[in-house]
Amino acid sequence: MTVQAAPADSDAPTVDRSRRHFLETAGLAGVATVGLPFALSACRQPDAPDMPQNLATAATSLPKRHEISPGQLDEYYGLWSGGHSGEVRVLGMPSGREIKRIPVFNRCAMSGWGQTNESKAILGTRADGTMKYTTGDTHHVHASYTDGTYDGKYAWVNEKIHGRIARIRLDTFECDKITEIPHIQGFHGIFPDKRDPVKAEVNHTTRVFCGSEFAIPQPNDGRDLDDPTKYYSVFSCVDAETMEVRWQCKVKGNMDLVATSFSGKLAAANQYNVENGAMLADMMSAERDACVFFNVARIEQAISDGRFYTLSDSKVPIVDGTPEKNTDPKTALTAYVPVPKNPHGVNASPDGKYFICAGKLSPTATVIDVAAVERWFEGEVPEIAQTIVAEVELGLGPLHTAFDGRGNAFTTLFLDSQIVKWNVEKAIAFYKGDNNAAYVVDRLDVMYQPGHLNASMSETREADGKWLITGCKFSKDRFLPVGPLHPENEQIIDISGEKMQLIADHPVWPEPHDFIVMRRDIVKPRQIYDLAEFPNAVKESRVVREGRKVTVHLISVAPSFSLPEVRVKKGDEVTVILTNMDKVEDLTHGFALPKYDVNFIVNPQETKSVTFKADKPGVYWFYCSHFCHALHLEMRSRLLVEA
Ligand code: CUK
Ligand code: CUA
Ligand code: CA
Repeated sequence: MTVQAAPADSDAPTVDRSRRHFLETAGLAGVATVGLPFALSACRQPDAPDMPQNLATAATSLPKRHEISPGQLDEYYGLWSGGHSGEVRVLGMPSGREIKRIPVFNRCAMSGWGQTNESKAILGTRADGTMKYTTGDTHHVHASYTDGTYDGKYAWVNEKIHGRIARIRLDTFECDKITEIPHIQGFHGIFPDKRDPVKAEVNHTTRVFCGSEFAIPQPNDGRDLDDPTKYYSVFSCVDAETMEVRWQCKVKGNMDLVATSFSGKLAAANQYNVENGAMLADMMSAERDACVFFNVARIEQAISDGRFYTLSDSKVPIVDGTPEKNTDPKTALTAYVPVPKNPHGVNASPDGKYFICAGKLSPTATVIDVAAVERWFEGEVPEIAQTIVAEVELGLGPLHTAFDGRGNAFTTLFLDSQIVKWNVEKAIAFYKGDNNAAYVVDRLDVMYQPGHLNASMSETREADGKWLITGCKFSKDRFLPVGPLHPENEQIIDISGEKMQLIADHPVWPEPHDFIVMRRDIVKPRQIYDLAEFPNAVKESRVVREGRKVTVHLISVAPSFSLPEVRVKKGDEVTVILTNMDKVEDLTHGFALPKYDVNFIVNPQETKSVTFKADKPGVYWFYCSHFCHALHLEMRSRLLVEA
């Protein structure tokens, strides 16, 4: 299959053809170990001649529509992953104002996440009560669906380092469950299903699919260390409600990003390492990698028929989805669509018709017809490669694609530091041979080296084509310098017209990879917690001793704690359970205990607890650390530890 060149587009900035094609040259193998890391890094400064065009636009005719006046609310919620900060953030869009940080895989000094007993139970602890992991790397946030659009119930986020998936309740914007997935490493892409593939009446999310990026020995217990040909990766299905792993599917090669079809029948992951290489050069040796499709109903049928295996002490059923075992389309569990060289990103178009894989090392995007893949599984399409309906050139380093709901796709070009807007149907026509189909609609320089991008409601049937956000990996000169570590630069782009218009820059703390932008009417957040949801809620304040264990049942009502003093003995194990009985919106209290390293907050009608050893005799004032009242400073009591 040949790659077709971009049609001439008089409005688009001129393109340096020789530079644009450098990755296609036969020299690629030669630069694999030396040249490519430099070529793929951000060493290239933005081309000076390209810049003034956009900067001039920015300086002279900036629309101000994104600015939200005091007292006004944003139109959209943005859910941002926090990368190696381990958290998730909530931004208002289009203002870009950060409203909340949701601690997930990190320890939060303000809220007590990772210190309270309740959060530790979600995070997982070792036998000594300490957190099992204290690091996390979140990449992808996606939300639950009903009828092909967001229903405002849950969001999920993956954690790459240790292979965990977390769920966030969108009524409280708090993490309520974390699952560690067995047999995986470098857990990267996730995507919820959009309806059930079997039961037609179930039109909401019931599964979350998880790709894993690094192949490992199975089981990873010290065997096969030096034989990477025996390493492999598994694709996982997690139950959206119980958060248990339902099943896994062994694949050839690795997985990167994940997408799901609107029919509910298919999930897919792009693969950059079908070679199963353990070294960089090996991972780039094949001309084509793949996008692997999973036939969800067939996999679940195979499991109910008992055609699965298990590994180690895990009970999760695993099916074999390798190509050798899936040669007959009519029984195949998987289909491997060949996609050029180390693709990154797979995105489902909001009309439900296409999956688009960005080429990364190939300057192309590959458009796969989803219905054709479903027909391949019925034996009606002879060759899986025939499901590709376009493979068109976009620019250097294509990574991720978003949509405006009007037939246009927007793809980030990491190396070109650009976003390219292109028309999908025209790209298909061009690929079929219509040389007049000018599929590139517009190009916009961004600052600099964009990774993910997403548009308002882009991942749903209700993609509205208003705002596009791009996460630039490098900010360089865009903000006041603050030493060697730079923030990243998130740019807000107006996509309501034919031309993209850069609206605003926002510095962000490293490193959001991905984000979604959801209409605000979809989310129905609560203002206070429900006391009944906390089995340990304190009804009556008291101190209970059982041997060396002391439980302090404490209530906070502004501006005081219910006990003026608490007396314990040196060596006691003390558990403080604190319920905030205030019912007033926004009335949060804190509990800070000097020298014992305790700090957490309780929101209205919420209960939390912390356990520590009273190993230091003396007087310790525990105080409210969250400004709550005119007498906030007076809101303090004594912990008296007897020698
Ligand atoms: S990955 Cu970071 S830019 Cu983890 Cu979604 Cu593509
Ligand atoms: Cu309670 Cu400050
Ligand atoms: Ca490869």
